[in-house]
Amino acid sequence: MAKTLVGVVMGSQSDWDVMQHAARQLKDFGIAYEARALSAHRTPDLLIEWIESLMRQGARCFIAGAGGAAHLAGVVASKTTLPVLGVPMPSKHLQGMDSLLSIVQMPKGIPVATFAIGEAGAANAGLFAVSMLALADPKLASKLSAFREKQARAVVAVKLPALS
Ligand code: RP5
Repeated sequence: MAKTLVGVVMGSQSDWDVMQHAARQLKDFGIAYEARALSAHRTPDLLIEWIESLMRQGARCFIAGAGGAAHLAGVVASKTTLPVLGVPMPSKHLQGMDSLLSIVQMPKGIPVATFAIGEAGAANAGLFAVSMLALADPKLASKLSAFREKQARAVVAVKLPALS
């Protein structure tokens, strides 16, 4: 089995609907990843054990999705110097603005790269991880270019409906 290159972590099983879009991109590009639900406040010791075990295995980055007082990505970043990509979950009362501000406002010194709220952010975090890995993997870089070209062709092929 290929060694895990990306750790995908989310604060709750309820985040999977969104976070599966990060995992989907990694899977489609053939990147070995491990996805876990682990919480910064409910299971802090387990979270740290998992981060350390992925680092020992040679992981290259982490994607962390959380909602509300979303400190998960910051806690992951506090335990590793690998890049941490944070994905704000849409939340019940504040529509993910709470998650976004919690993740994006990391104090100076421990960075977290913050993506858009929800599915687009999760998918883009997956694609960003692919871009980082592609820096040292020319085959992956050409797959990523092919993906971009396919997207561009889809836009060019759009036929807008004629007005009656
Ligand atoms: C956060 O609280 C999780 O990341 C999730 O987005 C949110 C709600 O969690 P549940 O109450 O659904 O487990 O820790």
